[in-house]
Amino acid sequence: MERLTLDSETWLLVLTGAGVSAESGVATFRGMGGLWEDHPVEDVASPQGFLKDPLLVWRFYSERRAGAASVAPNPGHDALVAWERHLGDRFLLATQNVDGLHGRAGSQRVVEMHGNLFKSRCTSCDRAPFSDTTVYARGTLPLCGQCGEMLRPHIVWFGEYLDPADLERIEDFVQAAVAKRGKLVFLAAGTSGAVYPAAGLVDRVARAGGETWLVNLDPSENTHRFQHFVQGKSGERLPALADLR
Ligand code: BV8
Ligand code: ZN
Repeated sequence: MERLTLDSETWLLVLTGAGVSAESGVATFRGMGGLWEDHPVEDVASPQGFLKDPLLVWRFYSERRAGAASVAPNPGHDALVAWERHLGDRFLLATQNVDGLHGRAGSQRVVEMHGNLFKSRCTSCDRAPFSDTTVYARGTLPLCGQCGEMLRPHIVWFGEYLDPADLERIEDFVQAAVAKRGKLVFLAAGTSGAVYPAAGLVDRVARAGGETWLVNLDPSENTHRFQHFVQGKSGERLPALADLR
């Protein structure tokens, strides 16, 4: 298997998807066949879906909260922690995963592009998003303690905008690597490359002259956009891939 050298010149931007958490036993989106309890995920993970049936959406997220809380990080997560410790501020991890496993593994330089399962926010007042690990029982509609309106998961749903601050942090990293004449590398792991804007990061780095890697169980929708493709399980490939210098 080809090796990825991480040395004092390297600036590494990593993007992870559901395949990295799959190694911990968390179902991927494709694993759910895009369907959950015969509801297309896009319908359940959307503002329209929430307005139509908030109880169904809270059941979807409560079940995923319980699932994520019951699993542990895997060697793929651990490898990313080791790379961050080696590269310091020349490392940034952008994740599409909302299960919080990167944080539990010890990753610190993380951008949770699509939010976090263990945070909720009010649909109405200006209360800031807050930590919420409650697995709400079926039929429970959580209400805001401040204004009494419905709470919602602090998740970016399909059709919703990502936090501009998150996108800026990723863009600033790419620009810093170029400005400092570093060796910019982008590595995507466990993602089908179906969802934007995350799936567009490979093109952004390629335009900046960076090197692009994909570590994935099977060819993804945008495999052809990567210079290097390492096929296999992220929990096996990531720990063996990097040559730390
Ligand atoms: C946006 C939170 C601007 C939810 C998620 C029409 C109308 C509205 C929007 C759009 C539209 N057409 C296009 C769009 C844009 C849309 C989009 O890209 N849609 C896709 C479906 C075409 N994007 C958005 O809506 C984004 N916002 O664009 O705002 C806007 C606003 C209004 C109108 C237009 C534009 C918001 C996107 C964020 C959505 N929220 N998550 C939740 O998690 O509950 S996305 C959700 O799905 C996940 O977070 C994840 O990002 C994504 C699934 O992707 P993956 O992580 O890649 O997972 P997947 O299962 O697909 O693939 C797993 C891969 O791993 C596979 O390739 C498999 O081979 C591999 N694998 C499996 N096991 C392993 C493995 N690899 C290694 N090892 C293993 N063991
Ligand atoms: Zn409120």
